[in-house]
Amino acid sequence: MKDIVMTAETTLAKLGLTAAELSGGTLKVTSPIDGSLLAEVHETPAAEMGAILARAKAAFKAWRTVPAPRRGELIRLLGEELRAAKDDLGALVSWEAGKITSEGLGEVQEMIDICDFAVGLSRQLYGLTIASERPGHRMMETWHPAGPVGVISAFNFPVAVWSWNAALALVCGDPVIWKPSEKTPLTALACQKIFEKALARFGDAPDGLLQVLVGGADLGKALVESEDVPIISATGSTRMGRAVAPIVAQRFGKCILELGGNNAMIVGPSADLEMAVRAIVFSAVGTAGQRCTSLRRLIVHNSIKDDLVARLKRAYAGLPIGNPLTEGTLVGPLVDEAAGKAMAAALEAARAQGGTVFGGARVTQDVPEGGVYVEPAIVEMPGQTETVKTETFAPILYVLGYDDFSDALEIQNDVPQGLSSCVFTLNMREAEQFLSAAGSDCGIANVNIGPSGAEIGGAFGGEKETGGGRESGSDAWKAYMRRQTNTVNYSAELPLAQGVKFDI
Ligand code: UN1
Repeated sequence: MKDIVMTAETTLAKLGLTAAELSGGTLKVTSPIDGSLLAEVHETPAAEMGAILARAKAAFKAWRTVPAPRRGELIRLLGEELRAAKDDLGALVSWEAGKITSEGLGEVQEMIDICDFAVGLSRQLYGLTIASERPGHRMMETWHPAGPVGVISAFNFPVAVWSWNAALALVCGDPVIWKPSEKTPLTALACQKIFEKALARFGDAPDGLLQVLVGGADLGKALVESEDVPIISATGSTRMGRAVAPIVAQRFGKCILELGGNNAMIVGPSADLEMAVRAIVFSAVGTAGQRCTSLRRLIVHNSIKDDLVARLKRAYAGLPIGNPLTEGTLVGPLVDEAAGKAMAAALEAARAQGGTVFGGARVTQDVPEGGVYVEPAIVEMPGQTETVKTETFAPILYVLGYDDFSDALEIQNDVPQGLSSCVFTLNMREAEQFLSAAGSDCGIANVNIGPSGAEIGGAFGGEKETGGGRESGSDAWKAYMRRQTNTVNYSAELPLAQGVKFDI
C-alpha cells in the first residue's frame, strides 16, 4: 500500500505539517487501512503541562474581554479555512481513522456547520431579565466566559467532536486545551495548523487559544486534575468517564461527558420496511459500527421480524467491504486488532447466550493487507442478554422480537446506556408514545430516521452511562459559560427581599 502512504504524505504536507513534525517522535501513527506507518510524532512532555496551563490561563484573561461577536469572527475565519482544507482534512480522517471518503468529508462538513452555528451564536449569548419583587430594582442574568476548557476526544470522530467543543468554547470566551486520541494525533495537528491560519488572518488574538497535547493518558490525567481547567469535555468509553468524572467533581470542576451508547431501533408492524432497511444498514454498518450513535439493537415486531431480517441479510451480503479510499466501498476497517478481537469475543458471547450469528467473519480477500476488515454481523437473540447490554465498538446488530409496543419500549430502555434511539412506524400513537415522558429514555429519540448521523443544530448527548453531557447545538453553549445573577437597585431606598427588616 505504498502509494496510499505517499498520498497521505502529500496531504499532510498540504495541510502544513512539516517533515520534522512527522518524524523522529515516539508516538507511532499507523493507518487502520493497511497498518502502514504514517508518522512518528513528538509527544508533549508531561513537564510542559505547567507552561501549557499557564498559557491557557493568560489567554483566558485576554480573550474573555474581547467582545463575543469579535470572537465569532475568529470562528468565521476558521470555517472558511476548513472549507478550503475540506478535501485534504477529510482524506486525512480517512487515513487516520479508516473512514470511507464520503464520511471523512462529512466529518469536516460537520465542523464547518458548527462554525457557522457558533458565528451566529456569538451574537446570541442571551441572558434573561427577571422581575424583581423590590421597587426600583432590576434583575438579570449574564453569561460570562468560564475559563480554559479541556477537550478529550476519541478516534472515531477525531475532528468533528473537537470542533463542536472548540467552536462553542471560543465564542464563549474560553481557550481550549485538546487531548486527542493517541490513535489520531495527525488530524489534531492538522486542525491546529488550520486554526493557526484563521488566527493569522484574525490578527490580534492572544497566544494559547488552542493547545494540542500529543500523547497518552497521563496528559489527559494532568488536564483532568488541573484546577486551572474548570470545564472538561470528554468523549469516549464509559470506563474513561467513570475515571474522569470523580476527579473533576472533587475539585468542583464541570464535566461534559459523551460516553457509550447502545442505540436501538424499534420497528413497528406499520413501518415502511424499505426505508427502515436503508436506515438500519447505514446506522449499523456505517463507520464500521464505530460511531457512538451506531445502531446496535433492532427491536422488531414479531409479525415482520423474519421478513425484515431476510431483507437485511440480503443487503448485508452485498456490502462492499474494503479500502475506504476506493470509490463505492461502504465498510472500511476497524480501528485496530484489539477492536477485531473485541468483536470476535462479543460474537462468541452472543452464541453462548443463545444467539444465531449471520456474518461477522474476518475478511482477508480483496482488502488491503495489514488492516482489520470484518463482515458486519446480524445476531438474532432470544432475549436482551448481558452481551446485548454491552457496547461493542464494531458492526454487530442484535435483533430482538416483541409483540406489544410497551414491551418494545421496556426492552429499548433496559440497558445502562442512553444516547440515541429511534422508532420506525407509520402509527402516530406509537410515534408519540416513543417521544413521550414514558417513551425513550435517551438524549436523542427519532421517528422514521436512524439513530446516527445527527445534525449539529440539536444538542448532542445522552443519559445514564452516556454521561448526561450535551454538546453542539441548541443551548449546549451554556455549559461553556458561567451564569451570573445581577440585581441592580436604581432607587434611593434599600428594601430587603422577603420583607426582612434590619434597621440600623
Ligand atoms: C460520535 O460518534 O462520537 O450523530 C459522534 C452522529 C455524528 C456524531 C457522532 N454526527 O452520528
